[in-house]
Amino acid sequence: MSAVPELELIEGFYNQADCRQLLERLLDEQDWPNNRYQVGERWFELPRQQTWHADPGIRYSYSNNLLVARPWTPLLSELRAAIECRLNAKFNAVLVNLYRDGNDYVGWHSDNEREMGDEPLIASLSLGAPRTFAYRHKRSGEQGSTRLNAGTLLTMRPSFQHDWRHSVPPAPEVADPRINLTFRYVLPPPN
Ligand SMILES: O=C(O)CCC(=O)C(=O)O
Repeated sequence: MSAVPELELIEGFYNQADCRQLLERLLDEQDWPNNRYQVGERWFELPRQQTWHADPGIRYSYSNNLLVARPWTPLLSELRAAIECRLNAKFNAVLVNLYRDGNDYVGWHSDNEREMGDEPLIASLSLGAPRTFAYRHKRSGEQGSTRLNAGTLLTMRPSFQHDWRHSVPPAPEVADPRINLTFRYVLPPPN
C-alpha cells in the first residue's frame, strides 16, 4: 500500500534471511568506486557510493553525469530476472546505491532523463537499514513519505517521475548500511 497511486509497494519481496545474505554479498562483491567525481574543473563528493550496470551499448547520464557502465554480475542478473518476472516488465540497467550509514542520502530529484523515454518505469529494491523515501509534488507541493524496509520492492509508475520529486533524506540515527537497486529501462541510442 502507498499513499499515492503512482507508487506500488511490495513488502517482503525477499524475506529477512535472504535480505541479509543479499546485502552481505553485494557489500562484498560490488567493487565500490571512489565517490568523488569531477565536472569540468570542480570536484564533488557524492553523499553515497554507487555503481551502474547496463546491457552493452546503453548510455545514461544521471544528474548530467555520464555514468560508466559495468557489466551485469551474476547476482545482479539474478535479481533482475526475479523482478522482471514479478512485474512482467523488462529492465536493461540498474543503479546500485550504497548508503554507508544514515549520513548518506540522495537529494530531491526525479528520474526523468531523456534516455528513459516518456514512460519511465522504475523498480526499486531495498536491502539493509530501513530508510524514509520522501516525495513532493512538483506543482502542488503536496508531500508524503513511506518507509522502505529491507526486502521491499517499490515500483514507481511512469507518471511518478513526471509529477513528483523524491529523495532519501539523511537519518543520522541510522548506523547500518543500506543498499538500494533501481532497475530501469533505458532506450538504446539511435543508430
Ligand atoms: O534509495 C532509494 O530508495 C532511492 C534511490 C533513487 O532515488 C535513485 O536511484 O534515483
